[in-house]
Amino acid sequence: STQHLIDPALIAAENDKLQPAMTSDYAHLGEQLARRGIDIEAVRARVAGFGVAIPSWGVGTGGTRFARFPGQGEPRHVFDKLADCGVIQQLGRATPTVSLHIPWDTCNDWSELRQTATAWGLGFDAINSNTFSDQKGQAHSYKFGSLSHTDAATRAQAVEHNLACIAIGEKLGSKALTVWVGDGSNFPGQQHFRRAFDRYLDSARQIYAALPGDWRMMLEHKICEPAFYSTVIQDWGSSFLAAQTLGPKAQCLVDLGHHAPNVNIELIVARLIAAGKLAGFHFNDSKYGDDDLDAGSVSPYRLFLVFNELVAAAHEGVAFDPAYMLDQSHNVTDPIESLITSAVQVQRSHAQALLVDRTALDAAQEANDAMTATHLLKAAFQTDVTPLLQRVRADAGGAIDPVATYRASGWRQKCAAERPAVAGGTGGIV
Ligand code: LRH
Ligand code: MN
Ligand code: MN
Repeated sequence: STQHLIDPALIAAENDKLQPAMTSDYAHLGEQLARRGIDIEAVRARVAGFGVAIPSWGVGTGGTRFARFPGQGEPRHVFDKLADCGVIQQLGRATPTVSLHIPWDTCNDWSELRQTATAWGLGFDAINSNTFSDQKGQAHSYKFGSLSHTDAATRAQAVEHNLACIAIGEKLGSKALTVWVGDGSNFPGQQHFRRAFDRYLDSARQIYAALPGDWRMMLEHKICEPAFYSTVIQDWGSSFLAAQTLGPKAQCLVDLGHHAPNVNIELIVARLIAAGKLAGFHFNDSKYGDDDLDAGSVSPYRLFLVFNELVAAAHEGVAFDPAYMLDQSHNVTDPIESLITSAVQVQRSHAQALLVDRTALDAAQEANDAMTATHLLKAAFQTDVTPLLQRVRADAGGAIDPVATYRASGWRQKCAAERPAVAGGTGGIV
């Protein structure tokens, strides 16, 4: 049975205040959609079935390499992080799973963690390995790389860590390992590009060989940072080549912040779907680089266009099953509020993409009617689906206005009293 982190009576009381407006707005939206030949109930069912995973590292205040300014009641350990995720899910109902990062998340008893998660209505999505920073007591340094390091013992250590992550994930019910390496170079000439890639493949093969039968290996590319001249898995091309070489269980994960500015990410998504290699997403938004801003906060249309590709492929019967995860760093907001809001943004983009008139769009594309085609997308994107999202939350026992209800709950103040304040300091967090 589910344990409540936030008093359901408080949620009900907050919802009572908003219910009449929501009911009337929902009915009006239903009428509007009906005029466009869309059954709001069918859309609602699809939206209700959608979830995006919370990154465990997202519930603490992030930081830059310049500084970190922790907030009140920062989570002390993985159980605190899980509780914050439970609050996000109880109020927002769009985030049923958590994605862990090892060894940022440590635990003496993973089965206890799993039981606690279940009690709070949570499961586990992909598990993330970390060979981009050195851990206390580790024999070999990743300063010059991990899976692609020139030194065989360092590569072996990095492989070992990934195998340990799989073992943890198995205890938690995860079905995927996400591998992102910071390996690369900072100077022209520093690294032999082809040999580094071959070494990466050699290590990745050993990890791939250890995957349980129903697991996927998600390869995450990133254009730069921390290596600022070249990186080993720098773009979807390198990622695709690696995934192709490894086998069917290896796929490419798209973190929205990991591309050059202005790159057409929705086109990359379409290519990966076509190749059967789309692993899933790390959602966030950015203006300059891997800014890790809240999903949809800067470019909501871009997020919509990504979902437009996903919904189109599903509509056309393409078989694919992407993992949806957030990957953000919160520096100036309460991370719980940011994650609730971001999950709603992702859910909103999905809902809007479901409103695209696919038959009309197909016809416009066939007729090379660019104006009609782009109007069809805009008509969907410019529809305010807020009452629909509110209904989905309320029906599932969540809050009609999750951020307001979160503030009314005093959860952060309660955490501040129980979790000792931590000092800020210099940066260093990815
Ligand atoms: C790298 C990255 C990757 C890491 C996370 C903390 O920039 O996106 O997914 O695991 O940040
Ligand atoms: Mn990421
Ligand atoms: Mn990133």
